[in-house]
Amino acid sequence: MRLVSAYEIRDKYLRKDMLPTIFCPGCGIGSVLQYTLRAIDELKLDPDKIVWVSGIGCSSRVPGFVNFDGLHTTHGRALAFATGIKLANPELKIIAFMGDGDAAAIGGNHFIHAIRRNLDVTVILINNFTYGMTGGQVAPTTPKGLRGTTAPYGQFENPFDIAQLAVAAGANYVARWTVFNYIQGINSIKKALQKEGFSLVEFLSPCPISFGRRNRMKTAPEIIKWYQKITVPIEKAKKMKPEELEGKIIIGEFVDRDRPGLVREYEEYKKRAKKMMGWEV
Ligand SMILES: Cc1ncc(C[n+]2csc(CCOP(=O)(O)OP(=O)(O)O)c2C)c(N)n1
Ligand code: SF4
Repeated sequence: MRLVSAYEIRDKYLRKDMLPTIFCPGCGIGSVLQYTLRAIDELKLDPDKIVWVSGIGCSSRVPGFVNFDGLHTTHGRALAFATGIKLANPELKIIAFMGDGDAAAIGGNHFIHAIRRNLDVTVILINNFTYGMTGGQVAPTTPKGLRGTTAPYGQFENPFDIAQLAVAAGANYVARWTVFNYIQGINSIKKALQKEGFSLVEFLSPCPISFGRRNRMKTAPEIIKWYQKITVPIEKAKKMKPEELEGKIIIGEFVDRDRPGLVREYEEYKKRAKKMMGWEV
C-alpha cells in the first residue's frame, strides 16, 4: 500500500483558513489528529457521514481544524451533544475528541453514562495528565506526586485509570497507547471507528508547556523517556504482580466485544412499544 504523506492528509482533511493550529511545539494533539485522519483515509470513510464533537480544552479545539461537520460545545458536554446527533441521525458516525479533564472531571458523569448506555460513538481521548488549556491545574488523571498549579507540592489524590473505567462501565472497544505508538494507535482508531456502540482510544500525549515544565520535563523527548519508564504493554503486565504494577500505566487493547449499541437497542425498544400499544401497521 502506498504511504500517504502528511501533506496529503493535511490538504485533504484540514481547513486551511484555520491553520496554523493553536498547539504548542512538542504537543501531542496534532499527532493524534493525524492518526485519526489517517484511519478515516485508510477506511475510505465518507467525510459527509462523519461528525466531530468536542467540549472545551486544547484537545477540544480539534473539530475546528478539520474539514468535516462538527460541534465545539461546552466543557465536559461533548457526549451529551453526541447523543443528540446520533439519535437524530443514526446514519452519522460520531467522533468525540476529548481531553482527560473534559472526559473524566467535569464530563465524568456524561462519560460513564454514555458508556453504560453503549452510545454509538468513537472517543479519541488526549490524556496529557493536566488541564492544558487553562495552564496546568491537576486533573483526575495526574499521577500521584506530580505537580500542577493547584498542587505545587505534588498531587496527593489517586488518579483515575480512564481506560479501565471505560472497560468497567461496558465499552465495546477500549485501547490505550502513547502518542509514539503510531502504528498501534492508527490500527486501534480503525477498529474503533468500525465498532457499533462505545469505543475509546486513549493516547498518553505530551503537554510540555502546562504539564512538562512543572515536572522537570520541559520537552517532548523528556516526556517520551518518562512514558518509556511508566508504561507496560498489556501482555507483559499479565505476568507481573500487582505490587510490580504500582505506579505503572498499562498500554494495549483492553477489550473488544460486540454488545448492541444504543441506537439498535432504542430501535428495538420503539418496535416493542408500538406492538404493545397495538400501533403496529
Ligand atoms: C464550565 C467550565 N468550567 C471550566 C472551564 C475552564 N476550562 C477550559 S478548558 C479546561 C480544562 C481543559 O483540560 P482538558 O479537558 O484535559 O483538555 P486539554 O486542554 O488538556 O487538552 C477548563 C477547566 C470552562 N471552559 N467551562
Ligand atoms: S498547553 Fe499543552 S495541551 Fe495545550 S496546546 Fe500547549 S502543549 Fe498542547
